[in-house]
Amino acid sequence: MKKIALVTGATSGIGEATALKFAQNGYKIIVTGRREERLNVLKEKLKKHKVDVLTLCFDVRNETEVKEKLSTLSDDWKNIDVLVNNAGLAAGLGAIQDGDTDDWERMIDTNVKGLLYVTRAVSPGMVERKRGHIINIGSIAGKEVYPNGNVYCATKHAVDALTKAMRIDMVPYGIKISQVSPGAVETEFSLVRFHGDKAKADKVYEGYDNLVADDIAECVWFCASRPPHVNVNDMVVMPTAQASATVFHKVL
Ligand code: NDP
Ligand code: 8X3
Repeated sequence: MKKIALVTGATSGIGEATALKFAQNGYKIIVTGRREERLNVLKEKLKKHKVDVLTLCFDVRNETEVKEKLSTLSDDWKNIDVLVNNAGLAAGLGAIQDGDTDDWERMIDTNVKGLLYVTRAVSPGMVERKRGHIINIGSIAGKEVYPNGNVYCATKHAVDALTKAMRIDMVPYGIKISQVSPGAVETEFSLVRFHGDKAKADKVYEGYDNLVADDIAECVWFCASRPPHVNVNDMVVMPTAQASATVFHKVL
């Protein structure tokens, strides 16, 4: 029987590349996100790999919606083998004293509460089956804090803590818990962070070779494809030209 992977935030960037990677490796795929049109386009792209694809359009911040969508999966789809908790964002980059509380809410609700809601809906089935793997997308921002990164960094530190906590809670049931923690990856991430300001977003990736979404998808797939007795706890993956959250070697 084909294995099933659920990837949140698959309408763009790392999530989309990860869904493609699992499809290329023969998994049945559940892809989620808020942009339905993009999910439909992605479905056609994934189906070229001769795998079944299910699209679920929901906002991870909406607990009721998350529960509804994930508790009504048919028998064909409910036994999820791999959950990739990828949906997330940064909103704004500014000092705490100038912070926009709407941006804060968005980040906390998406990156922390959203990840928890999805995990709460999917993990009981894994525990019951005594089989499964949850891969959280953390960040270098979950390992370090940097100027003006405050709340985004806090949410990714929370993902780091939750990854460790999940591993402890689910180890008796043979569930694997991994985290992939990237440095700078060129996706829509900076466009979202800077509220659609493309010039500002493009600047983040100037003067060095940033990571691309597929680099991280490769890491997620590496975690997922280890033999049953091997769990990758955490992979911190950076561009060669990035030494820490703030130190880059740029040639401008
Ligand atoms: P993108 O902006 O390209 O993708 C983000 C994805 O998350 C989209 O598919 C978006 O889908 C989804 N998403 C955002 N908010 C919600 C929501 N409320 N409900 C459902 N889905 C949501 O960025 P990345 O691919 O770069 O980001 C993916 C993950 O990687 C994030 O967790 C990010 O924090 C992390 N990361 C990114 C790094 C980078 O440099 N790019 C580095 C380290 C970590 P939609 O809008 O359709 O809902
Ligand atoms: C994204 C990487 O350094 O912009 O998580 O926070 S960073």
